[in-house]
Amino acid sequence: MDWSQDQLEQYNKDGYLLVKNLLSSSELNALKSDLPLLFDATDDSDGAHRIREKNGAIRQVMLAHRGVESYANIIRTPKILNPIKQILKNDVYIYHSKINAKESFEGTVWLWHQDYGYWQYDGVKPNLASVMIVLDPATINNGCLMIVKGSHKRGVVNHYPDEVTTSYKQWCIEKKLLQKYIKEENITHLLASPGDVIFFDCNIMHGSSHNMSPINRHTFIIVYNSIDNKPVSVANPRPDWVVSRQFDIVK
Ligand SMILES: O=C(O)CCC(=O)C(=O)O
Repeated sequence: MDWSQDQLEQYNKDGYLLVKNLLSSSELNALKSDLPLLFDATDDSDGAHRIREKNGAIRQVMLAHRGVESYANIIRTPKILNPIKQILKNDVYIYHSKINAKESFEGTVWLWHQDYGYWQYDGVKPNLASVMIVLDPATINNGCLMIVKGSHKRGVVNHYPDEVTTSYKQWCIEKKLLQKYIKEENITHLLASPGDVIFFDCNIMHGSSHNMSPINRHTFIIVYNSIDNKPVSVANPRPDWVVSRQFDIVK
């Protein structure tokens, strides 16, 4: 279940690692079959937090792992947890989790950013890592994840809050820095199949396009934080659904 030294070195060099077919078909089917339950709920009384696109379609469901068994199980599978502990070199807790829905024809863009562009304001150090579980084929047309290999090595660059492009306030890489850091030849599209899993660093530059295709691009992203990196107090702390105050070590 542990990563080899080669896999760890690759992750550290590129800032991400795509592992093919990591989930079994029963794990994948369980996650997929619970999606309608999560998407169709009309309120957040199940403990999840829902964010909608401007047109009303579901954009994100935060914290599914707290209330839905298939999601609670997958965050602790050793196939994911062991490498995360190797990467972060410590025990971990869940900073947040999110199903990014990106529905056919309706799911909208994630502008270029580093996750730490947001999290730097939450009182944590850049010792977090994300895991994207691919639930549907991720293609050029439906807006697969795009990354700039090795860009995590720069550390965090300046971000600004964009509140107009989508329904969600996104911290994005400053426009004047985009030309400098996002070169056409350095953009990698992470084409992936259901059951593939992408591990990525909190400082990797990434984004994804609008879903222009007739197929959904559902993914489940788990953000793990080192247990010794709990948020210190900040002005205007964000809510628990995005900066969790539950610090249980994942076992
Ligand atoms: O779903 C995607 O394509 C990217 C999501 C993302 O960057 C985020 O949730 O911060």
